[in-house]
Amino acid sequence: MVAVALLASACAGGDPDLRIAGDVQAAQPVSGASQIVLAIANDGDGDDTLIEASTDAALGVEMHLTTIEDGRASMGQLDEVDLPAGEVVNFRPGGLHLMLIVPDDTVVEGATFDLTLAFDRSGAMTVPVTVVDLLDLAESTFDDPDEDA
Ligand SMILES: [Cu+2]
Repeated sequence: MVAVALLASACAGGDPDLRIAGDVQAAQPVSGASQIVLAIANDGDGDDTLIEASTDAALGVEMHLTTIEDGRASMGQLDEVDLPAGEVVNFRPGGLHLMLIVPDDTVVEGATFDLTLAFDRSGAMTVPVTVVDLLDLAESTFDDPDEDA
């Protein structure tokens, strides 16, 4: 069985099977931006790629990666994010994250809005995002998204 599993992961020629693992949350906006916490699991045996995120509730949604260089954190924008077969990709503050650019006035604590994710192979998926206090968001980043799955 181990050999079969290794073979399957080495040759990701099958189909992706994407699933949103756990809650999708956005922090209450600060200075015209807000981070979204999200985990995407690929339960299939083929790779996929997140190519775009969008919402009506903001000017745009960008895919960012925070890196530390010379002790300073900076954010770089990504064109796409790989979602390898059999893996869970976490979008979290401090690393890979989704950022709402200029959220509108509907993005307030307790509200929900729709986020549409477009994938190279799996098409588009729309998920509800709950807006929470930044501190609650920080707490949830320590949860294992697979815990309740
Ligand atoms: Cu960012």
